[in-house]
Amino acid sequence: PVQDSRTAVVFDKRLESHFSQWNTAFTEIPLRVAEILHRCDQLNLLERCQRIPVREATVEEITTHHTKAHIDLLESTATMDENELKQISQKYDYIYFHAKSAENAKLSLGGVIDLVDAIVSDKVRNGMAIVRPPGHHAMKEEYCGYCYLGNVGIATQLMMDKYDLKRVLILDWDVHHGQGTQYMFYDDPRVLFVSIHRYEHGREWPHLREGDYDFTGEGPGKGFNINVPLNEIGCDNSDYLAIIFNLLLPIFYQFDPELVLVSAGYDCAIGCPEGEMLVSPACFAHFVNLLKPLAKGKLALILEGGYNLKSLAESSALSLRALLDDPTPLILPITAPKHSVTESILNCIKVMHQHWSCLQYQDFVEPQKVKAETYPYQGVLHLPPVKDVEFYTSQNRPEVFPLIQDCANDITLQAKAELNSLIERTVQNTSLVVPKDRLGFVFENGSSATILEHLRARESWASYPSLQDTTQHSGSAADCIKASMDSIFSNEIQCCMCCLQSECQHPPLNGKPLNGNSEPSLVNLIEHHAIDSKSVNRILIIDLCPDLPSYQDTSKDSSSMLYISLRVTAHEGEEPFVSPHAVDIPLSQGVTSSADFMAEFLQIVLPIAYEFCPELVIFKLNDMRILPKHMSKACLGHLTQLLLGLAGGRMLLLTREAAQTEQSSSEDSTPSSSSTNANSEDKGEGESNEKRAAETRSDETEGRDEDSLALELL
Ligand code: Q9C
Ligand code: ZN
Repeated sequence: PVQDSRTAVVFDKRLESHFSQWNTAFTEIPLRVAEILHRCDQLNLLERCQRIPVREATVEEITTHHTKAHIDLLESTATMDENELKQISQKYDYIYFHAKSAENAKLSLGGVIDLVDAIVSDKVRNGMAIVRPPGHHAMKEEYCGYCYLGNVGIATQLMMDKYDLKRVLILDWDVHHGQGTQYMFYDDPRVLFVSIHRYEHGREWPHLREGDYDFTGEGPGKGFNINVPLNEIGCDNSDYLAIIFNLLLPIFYQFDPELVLVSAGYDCAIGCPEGEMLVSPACFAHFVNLLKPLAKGKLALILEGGYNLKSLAESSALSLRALLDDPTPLILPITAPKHSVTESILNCIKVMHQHWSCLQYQDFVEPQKVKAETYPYQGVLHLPPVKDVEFYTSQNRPEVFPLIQDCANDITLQAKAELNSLIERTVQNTSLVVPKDRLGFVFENGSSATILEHLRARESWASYPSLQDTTQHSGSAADCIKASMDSIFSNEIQCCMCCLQSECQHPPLNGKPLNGNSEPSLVNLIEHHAIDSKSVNRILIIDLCPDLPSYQDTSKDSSSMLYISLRVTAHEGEEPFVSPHAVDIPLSQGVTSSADFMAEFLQIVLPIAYEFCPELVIFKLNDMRILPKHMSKACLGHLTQLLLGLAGGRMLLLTREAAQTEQSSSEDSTPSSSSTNANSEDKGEGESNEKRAAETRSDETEGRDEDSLALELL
């Protein structure tokens, strides 16, 4: 077992004792956590985690949310006979009492509190509480929906009290509205509470008017309560990711939490009869991956619902695996979300845009005004939906690199009777290949390697044992790129940083030589070395470039390459160029902060990338000196993190060793998050400041410690 793992888990045999003795419709059963643990164990995940013991929560802790009467009544059930238990259960909505209920509820809460405390106090980086009973329906003085004590809410309150936290994000992806948590922080601007839930215009349990999108918080908490109602069943990966990309992530980045707690119910996962949704197990790993860059990695997943044992266990295990930084399994290309989901997103933007400037780029009253047609990949620019939802079947599904084939989307074409075999397939396909090493380094022509020096100086260096004796390839830029691709596609390494000296600059794909006349261009290299000779189907190139790249479609089959240029110094009034295999995003005009930049990235680049579904991402950073003053380097670390969710984490990072200036840190987004914690010692105040600055649209980024920022997320 790993001694000092940075990922913690909480579980306990004692949490498998309470159950419903008379009503088998109450599916919150001990087997739930047992199956999760079994699956995590099969995948050898538990031994890679640090285990935090479970203890009973104290009365003082519980009374931060509940009344004394609430505790007393709960405790009195421990000595009741079956008849009394039955009677008292009937007074509540979807609640059963068992002699062990009180104990289980207190243990569950105690475990959650200690996990979150360990994360906030930096004893571990992140973690998962595999506990029951759940908590998000529990109210001040009312048990509800299998919940007795408000685990996540109470942990949040305690951490704010103890550590003076100012911004906590609670994302409740359990398929039911987390009304208990919502009530607790409804007027508190320190807690951004977000619930995505099956709503069906109030027809779904718990049938509360306050689960709708227009319940946005009150008093100082206005704008800090976000409900995303799902008004249809059958919402899938594309629907959830559309919500996350277009609405939630921009707000999360602007909010800039110090701690992220997830009410992680897996009843929105495929096969759960409570949710009747279609989120695939692998998609939860993506959710986790998208949240990891926030709050310097301080992220806790706390189990709530989830009642299909198979998909519950798989989804939880893949979530834990994402916390452990294993490569994120591929999911099928996303499509446009359902109309009703688009509607919910737009409604949320309508009520939220006055509170969150990151949403002010968007139209919401007259969706047809939105300028989606500028971009070739329109299917995922959801405002409004520009094409009908398409589902992939085993017949028309695009080939994916054989890391994992996720098949949740198929379900929409299948009869319910086939659900189980589909879940079975999804689970079997999760046998993800994990490359030997996470990160490799390649330098052009024995370059001075100041980047390596820089990295060695960091505390996080110790967490890359394999790097410490990395052979530094030398040779031309082309040799370096080839060597990188070879190691990635042979699964020796997951990602590679390629430090070039030469002008690996724009125009990158114009067929011109990389470096001198004898060298092939980047596009030719990719074409010959990956697409032709390794049968790679789709490569995404993201180019952070200064000027309009003179992109020419030299590739024979360029549908296997998608080129996205983020032009950070575009000139006033410059139009994007349009090409079928390129997306050009001129950034200058409206972009005045990292948060602005992130919003564009989240709402345009990520959806397109997830629709393209690459097998390799090439992130071309060019020369960091071109970065506008307002854009922090930590922001680049975030981009890298987010892009790592694609292509099973296969990334080739092309940087250029800075020539003479102080800003030598072009390596800032070294693609590993295995030590996100390392930044806690950094004085990198910029990461958090940049979003606060964004709120006031202030430019001041003076006095930032560029170097510490640069590596903040490593
Ligand atoms: N579909 C949790 O998931 N059942 N509680 C409603 C109508 C509600 C769910 C039945 C069950 C409570 C934590
Ligand atoms: Zn639920």
